[in-house]
Amino acid sequence: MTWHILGGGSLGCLWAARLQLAGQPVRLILRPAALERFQAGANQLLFTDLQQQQHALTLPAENATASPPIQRLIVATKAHAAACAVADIRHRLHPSSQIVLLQNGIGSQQEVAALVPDLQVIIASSTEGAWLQAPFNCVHAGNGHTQMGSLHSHGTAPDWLATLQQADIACQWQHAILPVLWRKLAINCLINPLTVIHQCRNGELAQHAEHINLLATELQHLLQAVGQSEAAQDLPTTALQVIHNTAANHSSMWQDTQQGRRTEISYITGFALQQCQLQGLNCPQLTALHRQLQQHLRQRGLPDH
Ligand code: NAD
Ligand code: KPL
Repeated sequence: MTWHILGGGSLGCLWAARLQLAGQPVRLILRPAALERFQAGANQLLFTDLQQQQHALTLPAENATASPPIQRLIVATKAHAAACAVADIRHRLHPSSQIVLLQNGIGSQQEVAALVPDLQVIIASSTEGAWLQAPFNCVHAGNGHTQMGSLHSHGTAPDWLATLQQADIACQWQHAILPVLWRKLAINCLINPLTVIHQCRNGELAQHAEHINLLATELQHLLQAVGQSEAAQDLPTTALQVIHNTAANHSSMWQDTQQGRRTEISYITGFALQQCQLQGLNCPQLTALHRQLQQHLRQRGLPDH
């Protein structure tokens, strides 16, 4: 069964390379300009694995308008592009198609699920790290794992999960994926905007522990209000632990701003604030953080949403 991977950025290339190396049939679905570029390079994907071994792979690719039906679709776009990308490919999906969403933050998953209410939508939350040193030249930079689950609690693990595990793709089925998403959202709210505002690596945020504690308190109230008390536990300590463990890294939001790309702000602090409003929670720290981040983005000529 072919894996169709929508989006040839860092994570799309990482998944494509590992699946192909494991002997799985893979096809990339690219935007017209990206497809042209990929084809001009003889459909070659360069991949550097965690052991620094380089692989030159050749993969078939197409754009969304091709006609063959899709059984398994991995959506590897940014959060703000996911719903549009799935809408563009909707005509190739059928009732037994499965969609795996790799987006960070919360909100894009619900947008996609609303577009395809009749299909199985699997949500993934990944701590892996990958980046592109050039287009279609992907480096697997950080070992991590991917937790997957269905938005609806009745979802069951797909039979291909074992195939991924055999292919050394560390992944695990979670009967309740929402707590995983909420916990990661809270950590991303505490780290990503501050790395942009202070223009620093994750590790330097240790100097801002007091601010992080204030923000974490508001986020804990939010998590409790939305029924995610477990995700609220030890949040400040965990955030500082992540800051310590990823001290040398630049957050994904920092990288986006440096490269002049739209950030996922609406699906991180934007989503958290929207939920605070829905719950009637007063969250001055989060509001100020979000506004400061928006201002920073506008100053750089980037979208503030
Ligand atoms: P990226 O910007 O490198 O790649 C996204 C790709 O999707 C781009 O190449 C873009 O052109 C393409 N795209 C957008 N709309 C498209 C469409 N309609 N059709 C075809 N292609 C389309 O982003 P990324 O780093 O790969 O991240 C993808 C998601 O995974 C994000 O939500 C990110 O937060 C999350 N994530 C990334 C990492 C990582 O290490 N890169 C780790 C964990 C989670
Ligand atoms: O997930 C991350 C991100 O950068 O988006 C953290 C955990 C902050 C690591 O950099």
